[in-house]
Amino acid sequence: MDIAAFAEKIAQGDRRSLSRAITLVESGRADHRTDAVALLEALTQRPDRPEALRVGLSGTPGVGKSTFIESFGMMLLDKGLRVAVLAVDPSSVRSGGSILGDKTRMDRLSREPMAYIRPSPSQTQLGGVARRSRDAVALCEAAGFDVVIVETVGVGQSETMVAEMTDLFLLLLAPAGGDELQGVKRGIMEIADLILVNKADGELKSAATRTCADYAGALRLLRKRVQDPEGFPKAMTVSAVEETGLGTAWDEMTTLIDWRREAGHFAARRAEQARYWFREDVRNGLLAQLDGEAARAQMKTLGAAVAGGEMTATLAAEEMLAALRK
Ligand SMILES: Nc1nc2c(ncn2[C@@H]2O[C@H](COP(=O)(O)OP(=O)(O)O)[C@@H](O)[C@H]2O)c(=O)[nH]1
Ligand SMILES: [Mg+2]
Repeated sequence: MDIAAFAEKIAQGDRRSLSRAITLVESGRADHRTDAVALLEALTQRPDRPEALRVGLSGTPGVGKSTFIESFGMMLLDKGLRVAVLAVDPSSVRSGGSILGDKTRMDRLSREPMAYIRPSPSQTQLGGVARRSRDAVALCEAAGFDVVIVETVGVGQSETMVAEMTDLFLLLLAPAGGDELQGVKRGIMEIADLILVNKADGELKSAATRTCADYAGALRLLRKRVQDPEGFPKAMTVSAVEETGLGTAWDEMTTLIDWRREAGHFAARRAEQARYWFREDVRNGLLAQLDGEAARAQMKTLGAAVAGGEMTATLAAEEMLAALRK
């Protein structure tokens, strides 16, 4: 494969090349992996490498993520920005489903030449989905998209992983019926930069306003983070359907990011994230070695020897690790 030519086409924003590249980074095949690594390296070492704003978006099914991304994405296109949308979908781990499988398909956005939408890869492990999504984010950035949105549903570990690959994290919520907070986990509140209470329209408007006030209060109780200027993290109301509050949300996002850039937090965070994914890759690589045929057979043999009292667990582990190092 001519990696240099491939990288050049992606850098020129060629969409088919971008799609091929994402398929390549998603592949589990060793030869594909080698090409993917070389491609990512070629792209990130380019002197004219563009920088996107990477935005994470999380919310439970039904809060309006797809509707929001469509409206918000259209607004960004109106501002002359190019928008890419990726998904880290833990449900695809089990079902093989994807964001494009649900009922709101982002019809308008998917027809726009300046927008790019990519469903979640189906995978057996969330870790695998996440690391490939991180590569896909880098590819979209290299292809010149100004804003890369990474969508995830609010399940388990996926938010943390998305937060590790984005500059800004949005939490989308629906208006609460009663006066209780919607059982949003503290950990997720702590990584949110902006809480958007969606569906602030029609009959739901006053409930949305109340919910927003509740979350604003809850955010004030959290420990202050160094990467936040006065007033952040912030809660606000939006309506993805009526397309209200979206411009304000974008203004808040740019205010926050400009401040972080200025204060050095933007670059520092990306550096930390690079370190995080480096460690993850090493860890996952070692685990993958254990999954190899020879390693599995040896694990079985040594395991039997340990169980049969022929060998101590300590010695067996030493032998196993020595074999892996070879
Ligand atoms: N009233 C109202 N309904 C909305 C809004 N945004 C989304 N919805 C509705 O909520 C439902 C779920 O939306 P969807 O975007 O598919 O949510 P997702 O599962 O988070 O992607 C759909 O019926 C949408 O029409 C909004 O701003 N206002
Ligand atoms: Mg959806």
